Amino acid sequence: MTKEFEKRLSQLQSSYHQLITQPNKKQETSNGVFDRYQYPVLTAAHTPVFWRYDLNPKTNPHLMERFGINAVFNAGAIKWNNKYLLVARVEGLDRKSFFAVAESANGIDNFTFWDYPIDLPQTEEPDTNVYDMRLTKHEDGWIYGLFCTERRDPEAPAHNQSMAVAACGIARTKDMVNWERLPDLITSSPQQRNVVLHPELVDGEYALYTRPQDGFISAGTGGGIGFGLARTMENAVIDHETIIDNKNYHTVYEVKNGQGPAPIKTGQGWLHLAHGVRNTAAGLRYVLYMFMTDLNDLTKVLYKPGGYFLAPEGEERIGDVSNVVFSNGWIKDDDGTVYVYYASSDTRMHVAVSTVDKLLDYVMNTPEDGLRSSLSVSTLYQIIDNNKNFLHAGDDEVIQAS
Ligand code: M1P
Repeated sequence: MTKEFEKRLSQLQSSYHQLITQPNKKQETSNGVFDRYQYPVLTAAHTPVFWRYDLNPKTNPHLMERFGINAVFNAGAIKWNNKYLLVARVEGLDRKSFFAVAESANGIDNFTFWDYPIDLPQTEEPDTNVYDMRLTKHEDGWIYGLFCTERRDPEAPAHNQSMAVAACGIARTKDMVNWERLPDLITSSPQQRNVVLHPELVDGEYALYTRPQDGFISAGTGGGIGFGLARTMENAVIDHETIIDNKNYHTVYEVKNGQGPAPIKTGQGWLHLAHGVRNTAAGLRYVLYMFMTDLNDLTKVLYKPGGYFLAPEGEERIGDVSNVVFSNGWIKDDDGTVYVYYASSDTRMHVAVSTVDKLLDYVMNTPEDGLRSSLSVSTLYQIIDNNKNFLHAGDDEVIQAS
């Protein structure tokens, strides 16, 4: 081993160690709904040095990176054996992504990858790419991971190497290490992404949130959040999908939307986190929004605050696919704390922390989207009028001046 090799190795190891032991800090200001944290919880640099480098000085005398990681994002989440686990989408420089588990003792920092990524069994039709796993601890005793499996479109002409078919892949585990692969979900939609398993059976059947779509990127005639039932997960087939939350003109979900993680059960209803997509001159913009469904009728939306819950801010706005936040994982702790794990710009993972009580207040008391500017103004008039009774002496001038 040369001195140069030794020096580089120790630099690599110490910067990795510093990164994964760095304490995270709550940002000083908050909107009262959730607290953002200063540092991302997972990045490409959080992947172990022994994944990226051949550490044998004989076969890698220059200590070159042999297996570069491009991004770590869109992680499923679960509390497991008292640890906060993220099942991240890890993307290599070759653009293939795979799943790997990172764990933390407190949910906000020190996330460390397990030594090996998940060895996902294949179906008869191998996946070209897999991503965005949603984890569901189901009442049947299994932990299911539903994810997107992508393959080249068999109908694609030779000159087109980007036409793809997205489907919902299904795997399950009892220990987060050994995974059983089940056949892909069958629905009547030509493509599916953002499929999520509900944690409870409905009339003895498995309930799934879907996102029917005609094209790979464009949702076409699909694009809303669907709901359907399957008799079994061993050969899951949904015969009928109902759209429970549609895309809507001039909203933050006008192009398409998709369910985030499995919903959280509360006394008042199921809390949902989802992403909404709108178009802009600079490309698609992805934000997160919330809604609540009925405890007895999962297709009935009870509350839906107007606009977004969380949108990309500051450095979050920049990455491989800029102006995107995406979430497919959150964890509700026994004390009611909710850790919302979200990715920014298809590049890195962050955490925002709230509580069930705050999220319920947000979902039930935030005004709905009136869908017209003048109704937004009416809502604001009401807020200002109500606030008049609560203003301090100095603030009155502000109100009267208007
Ligand atoms: O690039 C933004 C997101 O695009 C897709 O989301 P959707 O299916 O809603 O369009 C997914 O590829 C997702 O992974 C990605 O973050």
